[in-house]
Amino acid sequence: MFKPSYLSMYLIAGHQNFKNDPLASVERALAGGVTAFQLREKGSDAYRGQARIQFAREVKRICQRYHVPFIINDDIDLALTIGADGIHVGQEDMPIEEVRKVVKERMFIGVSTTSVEEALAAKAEGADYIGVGPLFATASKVDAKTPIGLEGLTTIVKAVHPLPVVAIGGIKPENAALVKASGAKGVAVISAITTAEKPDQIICAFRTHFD
Ligand code: TZP
Ligand code: MG
Repeated sequence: MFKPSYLSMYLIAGHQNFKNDPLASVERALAGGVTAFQLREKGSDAYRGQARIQFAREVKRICQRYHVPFIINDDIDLALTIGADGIHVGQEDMPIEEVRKVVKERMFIGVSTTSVEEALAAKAEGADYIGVGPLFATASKVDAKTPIGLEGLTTIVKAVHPLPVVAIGGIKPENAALVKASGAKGVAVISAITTAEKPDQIICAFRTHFD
């Protein structure tokens, strides 16, 4: 069900992250070579209720057309309602074992981690992959912790091996080679793609490092 290759070029966004029409932007990114999409509706202008369900359904449809896995951030009810491929939870969200009880084998589970301890715990509790970060400084997450840096990332990759790791936070094509050298399977990105004039070129540049 889960494949580590999904992590190569993992785009995370809510409708609020895009400058232009969100659905058209998601479609353009998927056509450009994104390998997984996570819907992360966050903040005061996040879609809620029926609007969120409707939007998620439309994004899922696009993902299906491009054979790209569709992952929901945090909202398990939404993930079940629309039949997402995966669910991604943070340290403050529902514990992994409880998530697994609810979703069983219908969905894969990703977990955000910032330390070796959190990463090993996520592995022991049955995460299919972990997100590790913030790697570098980021303006995209209001409550982001102190960046762990490349050394911190490399330590976690080794500690959880062979559990696949996707790095997150402040990642751009210019630093992707260093991320690759850490042993991470790929990059999870918000702003480098959602704010790009030419997202296709950015995605292509990432994909030269992670194929
Ligand atoms: N978790 C850790 S950093 C981050 C999240 C959701 C934000 C990443 O966004 P960007 O714009 O790619 O730095
Ligand atoms: Mg969360």
